[in-house]
Amino acid sequence: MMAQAQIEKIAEDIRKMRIRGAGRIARAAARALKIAAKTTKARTSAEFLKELEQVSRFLLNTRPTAVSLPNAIRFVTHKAMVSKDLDLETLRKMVISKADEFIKTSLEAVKRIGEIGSRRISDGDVIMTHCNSDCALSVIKTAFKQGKRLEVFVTESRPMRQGLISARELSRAGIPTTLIVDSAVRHFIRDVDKVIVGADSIAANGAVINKIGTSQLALAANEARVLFFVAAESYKFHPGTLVGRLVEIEERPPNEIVNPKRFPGVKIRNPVFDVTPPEYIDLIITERGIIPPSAAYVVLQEQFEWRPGEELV
Ligand code: RUB
Repeated sequence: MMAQAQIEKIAEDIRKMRIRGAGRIARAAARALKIAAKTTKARTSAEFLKELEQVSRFLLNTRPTAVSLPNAIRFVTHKAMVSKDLDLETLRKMVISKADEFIKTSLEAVKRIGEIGSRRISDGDVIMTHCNSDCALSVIKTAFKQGKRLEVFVTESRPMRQGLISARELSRAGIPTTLIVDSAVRHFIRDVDKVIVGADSIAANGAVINKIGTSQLALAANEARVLFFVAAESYKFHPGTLVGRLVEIEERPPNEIVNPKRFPGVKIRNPVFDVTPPEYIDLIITERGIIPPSAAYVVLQEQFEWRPGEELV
């Protein structure tokens, strides 16, 4: 396949959700930028940087909510973008090595989150998870491998039913798994010790944006005094929220829910993420350690070397 076609396929796979989940989306974007750098026909540094910018914009337009996507693009391209005076070959190599670094550290982060998070899981715990998050499953599977006896409830996660992927993966790992519909959450929450979910974005105030239904699950957990954990790599923290930007909630086509033609006159809405306020979150497990949601601001400040009043670059 031609390089351009490969990049377009990655973007299309993200848009159509054949590649999905915030971490996988980020690594796919890094892969696309690496292809662009490896196969560029640019003759000058300026041409190459312009091409990188175009590919970045193209990738950014696929899905709006997971900040791992712009954060990955920034990680891979930023150094080259601010080194305009270097020669083309150096810039190309820079982008390729940054893409490799992102993919490697991202996979390591998921593993590390599993190790760190597993310390908060006890023998005999009943856990509930929503949607399909590699980070959340990494915590559960690592704890199980350590010999802890666990049981997991998995929500179906309508409309795209990513819960089925989680249920299969957990069951294949040998963990007793129960699949339930989303509306059965409150019915079963009293049997649960801990909820673990992933994140698409984490705001400066510690609010977590994740698959639609997460906030309802958090509400039920809060009412039943069940612990609510979020597992997320540090590139899921959203820099824009430092300066008051809101995280865009993606709305997808109604036909993911039902065939609209069969419901003439009925408006069908399909927001696919929601916001869980920090008050409902007990802790966030990152690859750098466990933090309370109130520390999200500090993580962001460190990560983006930002001081109040400054513009974000
Ligand atoms: C997936 C989703 C996941 C997060 C975290 O939504 O909400 O919980 O992306 O996943 P979608 P991970 O299926 O719409 O992409 O921990 O794997 O990054």
